[in-house]
Amino acid sequence: MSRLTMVKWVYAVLALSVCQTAVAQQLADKQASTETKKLYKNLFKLRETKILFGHQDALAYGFGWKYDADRSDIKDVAGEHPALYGWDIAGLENDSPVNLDSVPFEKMKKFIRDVYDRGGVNTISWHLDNPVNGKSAWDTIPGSVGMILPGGAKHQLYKQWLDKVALFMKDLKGSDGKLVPILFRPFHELTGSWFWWGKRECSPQEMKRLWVFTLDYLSRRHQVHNLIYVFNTADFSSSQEFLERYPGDEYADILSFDTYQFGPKENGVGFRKETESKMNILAGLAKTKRKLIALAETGYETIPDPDWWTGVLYPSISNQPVSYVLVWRNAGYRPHSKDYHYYAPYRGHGSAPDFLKFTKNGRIVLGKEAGSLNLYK
Ligand code: BMA
Repeated sequence: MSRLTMVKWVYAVLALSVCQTAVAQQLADKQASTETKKLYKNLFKLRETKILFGHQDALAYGFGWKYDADRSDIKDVAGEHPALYGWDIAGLENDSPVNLDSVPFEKMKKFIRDVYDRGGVNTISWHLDNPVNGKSAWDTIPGSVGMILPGGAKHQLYKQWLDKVALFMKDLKGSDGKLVPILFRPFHELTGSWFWWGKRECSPQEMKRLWVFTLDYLSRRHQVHNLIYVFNTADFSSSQEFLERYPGDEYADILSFDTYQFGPKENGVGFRKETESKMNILAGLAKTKRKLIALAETGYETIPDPDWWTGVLYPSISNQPVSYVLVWRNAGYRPHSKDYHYYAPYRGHGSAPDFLKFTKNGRIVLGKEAGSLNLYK
């Protein structure tokens, strides 16, 4: 190789890698609304420097309260709401007025619009019932996915359910009249085997077909153009395993997984190691695919480790360009199971001081900063 060819070759490789890391992939929905595209681009720009902090059902209820105006447990502790808000639309498919955790859909819509108005971000999951027998998402009779695919006995019903999801999504408009962009995370934890769409319950091919059908049906048949598609797994230990059921770069925008810490606080060491290694796998994939990565659901129920936020959670994700992390809901005391179920600190909680430290480290973003980042512009 001549010296000149060599120099040209080096330049070409450099240009390619700069281009790969600097520019976000086009969204799966090629007709996504301007604000939806902007949100993705902005998150892409911020991926090395900012991590949006999120909480499920943050505005609806918290530890010992329900539907207090403009309240969230995060605000009680940190003086401001989170940057990201998780919602779940299970129940919509059956025309229920409330979701599976009793949040009225009309209230949820209002919260979603309010969040957008103040510059925060919304993410939606869907613990949809098993369409084959009407039982819950946790009903794992095998073969359900096959039956809702085109040609399957329950395909029409699944389409009717998607019709309702489409209406819901298109009804989310901010006070500027624009559609509210949503990070949509269907068929979550799909490498687990506790939902009817899990890995023991269907083949990789069936899962991919279901994903692609769903995306096409929403975006083409219904012209839903405010969704950013979040691909989400539970456990995996290699990129091959993570991608086994991945529908392809054309059909997913964010790569994510869910993971929780269980047991004594000493387990934090193992949790951190495992989470870091999963994040490394995601970061490697995201770099070549030019996608975002996230920890879409996490937590340590009741947070019995007072230093969990800075000692375990943050070091688990901070080595990689993670766009957001969301902790699960604060149901508080549950009389039926006689236990406490919450993942974010509330005022006076033992981990609140450490949580504050975590949110003030310059990289973790809460509501006010999210508003000033102009994520939709
Ligand atoms: C689980 C628990 C349940 C809840 C479900 C869906 O992790 O929080 O109480 O119904 O998520 O939100």
